[in-house]
Amino acid sequence: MADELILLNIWASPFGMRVRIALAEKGIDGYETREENLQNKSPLLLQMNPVHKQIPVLIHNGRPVCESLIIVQYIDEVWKRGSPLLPSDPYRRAHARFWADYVDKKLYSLGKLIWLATGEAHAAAKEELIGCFKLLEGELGDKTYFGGDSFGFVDVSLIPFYSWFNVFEHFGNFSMVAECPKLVAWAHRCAERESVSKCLPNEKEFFDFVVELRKKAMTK
Ligand code: GS8
Repeated sequence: MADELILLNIWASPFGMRVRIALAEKGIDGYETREENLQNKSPLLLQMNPVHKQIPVLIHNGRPVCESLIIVQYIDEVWKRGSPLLPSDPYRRAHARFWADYVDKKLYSLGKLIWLATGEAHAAAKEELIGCFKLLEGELGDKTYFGGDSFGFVDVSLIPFYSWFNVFEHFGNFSMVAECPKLVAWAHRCAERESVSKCLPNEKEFFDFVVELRKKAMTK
């Protein structure tokens, strides 16, 4: 029996993008994406992710897997085609998980402050965010991808935030390429992969979407 795969998602979510990129890396494209309305969550989302009630959720043959980094690891373990996203060596695997977790703990929450906060909170978030990018750039070093020569787990975790680079630049008033040229070059390299380019949203559409979100948040 063919696998039945349903992805509960919203198009602009960096977390959902991770899942879509991982599926694309494995050559899986015959899955159904259901676009959620987070203001009015579907009964299926509430049933499949009763704990967090968040997207993305990958439903594989009726069984849900939640949390984007866990979903990416699940995909890597279930579909053994293409090159693995996680290294086989336990130490290198732990190292990759550490950096993916770092991305998870920092970028979304700090990034949100760049386009939402004002005054001191904004200035502090900007400084910390640039520091995070510089740290990530240091970890990348001169490697092609975070894990070395092949695109892997840390790349999948971080590359969806490429869509946010011009949002950060605009609302943070700084230049990513001036601050982190190697990280920007890495992002361009990743974006040349079909798995990534087909999953990242249109730059302008995404920017306009964030501007709208900001307007709504500011008038609440
Ligand atoms: C985060 C998912 C998330 O924030 C993951 O999958 O990695 N740690 C999780 N999802 C958001 C949409 S993306 O901004 C979400 O579903 N929000 C709705 C809510 O929290 O009610």
